[in-house]
Amino acid sequence: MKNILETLINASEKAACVARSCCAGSKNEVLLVAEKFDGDANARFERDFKTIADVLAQEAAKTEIARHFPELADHVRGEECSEIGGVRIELRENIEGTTDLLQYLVAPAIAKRMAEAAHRDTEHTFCDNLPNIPEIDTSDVGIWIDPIDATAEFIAGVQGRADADRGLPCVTVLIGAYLRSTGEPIVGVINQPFYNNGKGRVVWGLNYQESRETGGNDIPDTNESNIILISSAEKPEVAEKFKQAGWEVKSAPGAGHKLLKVAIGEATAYIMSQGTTFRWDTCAPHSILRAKGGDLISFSTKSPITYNDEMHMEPQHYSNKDGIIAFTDVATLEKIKKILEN
Ligand code: 2IP
Ligand code: CA
Ligand code: CA
Repeated sequence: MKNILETLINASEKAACVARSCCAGSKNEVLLVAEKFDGDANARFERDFKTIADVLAQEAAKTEIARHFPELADHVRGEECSEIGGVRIELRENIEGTTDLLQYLVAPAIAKRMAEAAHRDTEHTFCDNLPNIPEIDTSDVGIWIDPIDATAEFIAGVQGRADADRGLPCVTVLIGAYLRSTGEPIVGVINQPFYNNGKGRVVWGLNYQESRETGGNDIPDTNESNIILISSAEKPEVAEKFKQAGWEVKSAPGAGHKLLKVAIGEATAYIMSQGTTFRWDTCAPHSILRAKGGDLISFSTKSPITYNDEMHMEPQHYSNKDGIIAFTDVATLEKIKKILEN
């Protein structure tokens, strides 16, 4: 039987396959895009969108998790609801069934391509040489999924109108497990589907009881100091404090993309002073940061973010409302605190 780490890696790769399937056809094909309104929309954007790929990718990941751990089926939560364009998306028994369903929304050729991706066998992708991990009591586990992070960059990339540093490589799939009893993140996978021209890569972390481990493929050996990542929506005064302290301030799209860079040492930390990230953005990276000796804490209160929120209809309820600070070592946090005090 697969362990939870392997299952989450496979689930992330299912979502990654769905994301990549949108790029296979001609640029003129229509990527079904629906606008999110009111409670569903992220206040960070003037207009917020989701695509059929977001919804199908989440369903494919969920189905994979429930296949190996049926007891988790009711404890997997994601950013998206399963409805788009008046159709409830699910993975049917086989490619033909899923193609039939998707055809209500998109042309037959696209429906088939997306269904094939959602059903693709990912058993062996990124799963060679994984370590044995301790047995995890799944009766206490919950999961958060962001099937496609940086949807705006995804849409621009698929439609061929993204700048070189803003398009598809900013897209990540984020799947994190936490303990329902404490809200603590325990296993996380960041999948970057379009890394290296679509070859893709994953980074994972385990933070369970005494075990702390990280791994992945194509991870550079870097450990940058004094580089802080921020959103383009960050308040200028926050960036200014870091500049004054001699740090390099870089803006990059995608919460998952920024967290990935911190996790692999391409940046020292990521800070967001406002509530524009959500539990599904941070749960997966959080385990990786913890496994490295760091953490992901609230910008305002400095207490660690937890993930065992009560169920709620309003997605806003799941926002990291007081902002976040993400880092891989305690010394960095101390430096950041001093800078912010000024
Ligand atoms: C978004 C996405 C945005 C990010 C925002 C997230 O998630 O990661 O890029 O803003 O905080 O909620 P920014 O790029 O300014 O950091 P999604 O694309 O899943 O809605
Ligand atoms: Ca997101
Ligand atoms: Ca998303």
